[in-house]
Amino acid sequence: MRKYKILVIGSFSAGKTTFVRTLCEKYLDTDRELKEPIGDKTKTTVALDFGVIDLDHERKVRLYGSPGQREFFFMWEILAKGLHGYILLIDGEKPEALLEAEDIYRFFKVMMPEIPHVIAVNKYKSPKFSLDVKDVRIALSPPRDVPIKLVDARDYESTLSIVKLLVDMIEKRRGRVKAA
Ligand SMILES: Nc1nc2c(ncn2[C@@H]2O[C@H](COP(=O)(O)OP(=O)(O)OP(=O)(O)O)[C@@H](O)[C@H]2O)c(=O)[nH]1
Ligand SMILES: [Mg+2]
Repeated sequence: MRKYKILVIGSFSAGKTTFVRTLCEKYLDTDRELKEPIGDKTKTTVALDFGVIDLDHERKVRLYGSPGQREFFFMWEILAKGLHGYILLIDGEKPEALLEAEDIYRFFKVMMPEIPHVIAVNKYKSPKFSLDVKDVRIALSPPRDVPIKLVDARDYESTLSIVKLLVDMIEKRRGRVKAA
């Protein structure tokens, strides 16, 4: 059995908890009431999200979600222990959140420069969706082999395709490292 630890990171309200919930039948969340609700968002993650995905008979993913509020960013280093890959989730409804995403991405690129990752622009089916993938590539300037995909965190197939893409990247990287 091959087991992979994957972390979903991203700015406040990007959809990280939704992403983990959509994929994992059983999940743990640590969402607590916000002091002030923001629109229809009443809760925020204060520590982590967690669930397990059985990709097939040979592969399991331990999927974690990070908190999105600055006061809980100390959790990143704890969650990053033993990580095989991460998904940077971008809030496609809020182009201004891209700045926050840049900060988060910079931190992970410095902490784990070699680790496979995928950038996923969320909420693309929302009428408020207003981010261009090209603009995301310009703003974040990831290495050329890092995919930037659209995702709907509420949709099982959509989220699964992102996780599978990342697992393929992790396995390819492992193959290359073994062969070298
Ligand atoms: N339209 C649309 N809304 C989404 C999608 N994913 C999440 N949302 C909504 O976005 C809001 C935030 O979702 P969460 O999953 O709590 O976001 P989060 O990144 O875990 O938030 P924090 O933990 O507070 O940083 C909720 O109101 C979700 O219903 C999506 O794919 N499409
Ligand atoms: Mg959350």
